[in-house]
Amino acid sequence: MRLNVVSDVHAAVESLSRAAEGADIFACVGDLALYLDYDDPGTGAFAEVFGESTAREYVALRTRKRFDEARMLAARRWEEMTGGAGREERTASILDVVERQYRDVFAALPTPALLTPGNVDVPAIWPRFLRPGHQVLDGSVAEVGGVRLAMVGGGLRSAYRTPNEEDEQSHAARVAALGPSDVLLSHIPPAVPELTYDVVARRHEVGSKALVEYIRQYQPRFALFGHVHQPLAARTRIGRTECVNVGHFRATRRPWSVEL
Ligand SMILES: [Mn+2]
Repeated sequence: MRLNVVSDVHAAVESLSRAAEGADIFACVGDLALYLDYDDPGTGAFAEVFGESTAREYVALRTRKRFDEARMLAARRWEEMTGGAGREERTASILDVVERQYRDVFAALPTPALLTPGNVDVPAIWPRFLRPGHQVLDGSVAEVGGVRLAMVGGGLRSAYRTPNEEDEQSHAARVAALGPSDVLLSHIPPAVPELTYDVVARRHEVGSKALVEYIRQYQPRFALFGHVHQPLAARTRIGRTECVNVGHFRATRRPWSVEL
């Protein structure tokens, strides 16, 4: 059985329809939407709503971890742009762009596909865009051709306040409830320093201790994930389990592929 996996599509639809070529199983582990592009601040939902120059300032502040100032900048610009429209309208206009991104991404996603959301996704609106053969697994196990695939999506609470984050306790409960698998698929990596460190952003992203415990307990053949766009290490081992970052699809336009 050949498995192809992509992660961090971030609205890059080009090449996505070919990502399942040659595969018996195709999976996507999230971050389909593009909110902010740190490499190209003129693209993404934030830039479409606020304009490129505000997006550049916003990215610069967040890169320096000045989150409160970034938040105040966005609030002030929204006030200037709209003459006092509320926060709800601001969320709605960002969501309009995300919906447009989802229409294109889900149209390009191969079928059949196993999908789990990332931390920048809005899974509540996914059902409107799913096509026949798209199966969302977020805290459950599917068996395909005798291979058990456990999938758990989303991110953990962070200073970045991305839309799909949860606290460690509820995440750990969902991971503990999965049960054994041959392949563990998650958006975020297990909490191993060389897997969570981004060498370009020069910071640790949040990894999951619960995933480390799961891997130690069940020893699946593979633990596959994304989230960290430029990791210090793209793979490591925990016991018998090969842990692999499948890559930043928006940058590579290539799936990670393995024969099981
Ligand atoms: Mn991402």
